[in-house]
Amino acid sequence: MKRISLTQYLVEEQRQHNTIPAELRLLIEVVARACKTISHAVGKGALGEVMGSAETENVQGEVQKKLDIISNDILLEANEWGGHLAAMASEEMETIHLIPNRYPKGEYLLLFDPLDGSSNIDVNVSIGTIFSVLKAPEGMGVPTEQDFLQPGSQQVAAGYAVYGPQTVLVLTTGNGVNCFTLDREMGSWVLTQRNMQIPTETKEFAINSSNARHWFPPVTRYVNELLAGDSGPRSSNFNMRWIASMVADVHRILSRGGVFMYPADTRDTKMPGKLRLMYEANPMAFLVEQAGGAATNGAQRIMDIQPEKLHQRVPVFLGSKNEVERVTAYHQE
Ligand code: P6P
Repeated sequence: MKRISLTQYLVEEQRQHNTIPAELRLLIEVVARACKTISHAVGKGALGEVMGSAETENVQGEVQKKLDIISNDILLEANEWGGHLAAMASEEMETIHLIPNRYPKGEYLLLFDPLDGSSNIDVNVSIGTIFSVLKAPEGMGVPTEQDFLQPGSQQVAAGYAVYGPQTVLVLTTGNGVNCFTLDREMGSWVLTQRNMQIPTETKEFAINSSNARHWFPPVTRYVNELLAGDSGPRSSNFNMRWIASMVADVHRILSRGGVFMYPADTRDTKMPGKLRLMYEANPMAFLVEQAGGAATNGAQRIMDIQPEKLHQRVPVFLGSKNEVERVTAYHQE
């Protein structure tokens, strides 16, 4: 296949679908360039004095790694001067980040988890960046948190980068999912997989089984049926994977199918699951649905949820359509 760059892809996509106005193309290219910079910082490991804890906590109450903060700063600095954004929001920042007055404002809102999977940084396991793009509401004045609280169905673009053996960028603007691989020698993103599709069937599931004693009955039933294998009600054997980096688990599912689950459990009903709706579940749900998969919170489509808080958490069941529909149906019984 003739290799084309991210820029050429975006220009051609705009010609074909008219869904990538110049400002959105600039936004995507700026975020992609920031991911290149993050990939470089992550790749240095111990040689870059970037490992370990920053001895600070984020709004989630999680100890921040130095690379969490470095990645967040890279995305803020890359995006604030371009004139394409009205404001940004990040897992690492309690409140929204306004564009400094010295710069022009744009009509997009950018949300991101700058470095997802931080518990894997110090042990050299794949981590990544997740981002989601919304339009600023018509007639918005000074942006507020409320302006960000739009359902995932309002996203105009979403994507992630995985910093692994390869650095890849996976992107949707509403017309399918495409994968770009970083050519480190040229420093450019090259289209390597068009129109990724998730098989509707799968024999592979992803869940942190150490929480099994806390699960609600529908999850326990669903997972036990998978574990029962070919002598159980599913009459088939299943494999399990859990990388503990959502970007890596989702990339595997986009590449070969699977079902990913981070359910709510009995430990804390005020904390429904661990993953955040606005900058983890929503962008991944957009990508997964665009690739023919499904994404629910056990009760409804994740992208139909009306957000109430910027950092709210949500249970996540996503991936191969038939399995997501089955585990969601168990929640309805
Ligand atoms: P656990 C990473 O911290 C993360 O937010 C997701 O990327 C990942 O899927 C999940 O948490 C892992 O959670 O409880 O298995 O460590």
